[in-house]
Formats: sequence, structure tokens, C-alpha cells
Amino acid sequence: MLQIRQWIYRDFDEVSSTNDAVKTLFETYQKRCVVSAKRQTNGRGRLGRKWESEDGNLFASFAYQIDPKNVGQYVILSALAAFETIQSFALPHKPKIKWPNDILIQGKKICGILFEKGEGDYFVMGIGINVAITPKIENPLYQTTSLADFNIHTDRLSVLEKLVSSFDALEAVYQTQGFNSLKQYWLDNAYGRGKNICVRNYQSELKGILKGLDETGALILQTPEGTRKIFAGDLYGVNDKNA
Ligand code: BT5
Repeated sequence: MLQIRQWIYRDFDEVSSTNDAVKTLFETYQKRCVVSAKRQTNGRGRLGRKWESEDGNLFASFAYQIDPKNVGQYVILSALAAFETIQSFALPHKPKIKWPNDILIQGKKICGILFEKGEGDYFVMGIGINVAITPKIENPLYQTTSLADFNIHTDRLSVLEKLVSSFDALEAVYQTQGFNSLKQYWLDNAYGRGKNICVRNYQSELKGILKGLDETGALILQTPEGTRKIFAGDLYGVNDKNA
């Protein structure tokens, strides 16, 4: 059985989605698992959207058991792990975390994360990072980019190793020092911090200034009507690519 640190690990040539493959693995072993794949034939984003899965990029999913009340905090932890991983490759521009957990460089999306609940009380954190190829997408909300766009030539498994060790290190900080230590770290690197933003979800659209996160990982927005907390949605409307 392969392992990366304390994670049971499998790398596949092809899967429909690493989120599905890791569920099968977790249900077999009932222990923390990571799955990666060279190719995804049906990579998915949130709300039924598609994740463009070009060969050479990283598709990885982690399955682990946590208290369901902490999921929002783990969503933030996952974003920080992806952020640190991307930042470790001496980029000419600082990556930013777009709430809840995309990573942008110069306003272009390099990473997306999809959280799903497994059967039982485990969760799946699926992470896509554009390593070698920048996918072309029609009418995207955000333009796309990749590490290769910045002349960083590495491979998906090196990126995965860094991702696992960042996740483990951040989780250790979270467990010993609590969520507050991650909150500030997140805010220091948040896209649109202190700016006017707009958040949409299926029912509504809310405009205001991005203030920070609450203790559950929800976004705090200062609106003309007062402070609002947002648990899910898409962030729009930052006009400055370096925001
Ligand atoms: C996400 O959804 O950003 C979550 C993506 C999670 C992908 C990983 S790959 C490993 C694991 N297995 C899976 O099947 N999924 C996870 P969302 O916020 O809904 O953003 C989706 C939108 O991002 C799309 O509608 C496109 O506009 C854009 N997009 C699609 N593919 C992209 C890519 N490779 N790079 C940048 N943007 C992309």
C-alpha cells in the first residue's frame, strides 16, 4: 500500500473524477486517503460546473473524517494549503485566495477546490491546480492561468507532495492554536480584502465590503444595511487584478 506521510495514497492513469475515486478508497480502508490521477474524464466544479482537466495538471482528492461542524474551517484550511503550495514556487506575482477557496494569480484562476460529503461523516476535498497547461474556457468568470505561464516547470506529483505537507502542517497549527490563527493568515492573502465585492448564490446577490471570516469560516460582508455572514456563493466584482 502506497503512503504519503500518514495518508493512504493511489495514483491512477485515468478516473472520471478523483473525488469519486477517493470515496471508494476511503470506504475500503476507513482511513485518511489521497488519490491523484493523470487524467480526469469528468472533472467537476461546484454546482454542476465542469473542471477542465488537461493532462499534465494536478487533480487530487483527499478524504478524511472530521466533525461536520468544522467543515467551514476546513474549507479555509484547504485554501491555505493550496495557496502555500502555489506560493512555494517563487512566482513573480503573489497568489491570492478568492473566497471560499479558489486561488488566483493576477486575477486569473490557477486552482479550484470542491468539497463534498461522503457517505457517513467523512468529507472529500478535491483540488485542481493548473501545473503545465492553461485550459481555454469560453466566457469564464475568471481568466485561467497555470504555473507554466510563469515559466515554472514542475510536475503534478511534486506539486501534490507539497500540497500534502502544507495541509498537514496547517492542520497541526489549527489543532494546536485554533482557527483564529488561520483566519488572519487567510485574510492577509484574501482577494478583494477591504474592497467592494458582490457575492451571488442561488437565491440572492449581496454587495458590500469584504471584512473577513467568522469563527465558522463564513464570509463577513459590511453592507449598507449592516454586517452580513455568507456561507456559500461566488465572489464577483473586484476590478483590480492585484486586489
Ligand atoms: C471549482 O469549482 O473551482 C472546483 C474545482 C475542483 C476541481 C478538482 S480536480 C480534482 C477533484 N476532482 C473533481 O472532479 N473536482 C476536483 P467552481 O468554483 O464551480 O469553478 C468552476 C469554474 O471554473 C468553471 O465553470 C470554469 O469557469 C472554471 N474552470 C474550469 N476548469 C478550470 C481550470 N482547469 N482552471 C481554471 N478555471 C477553470
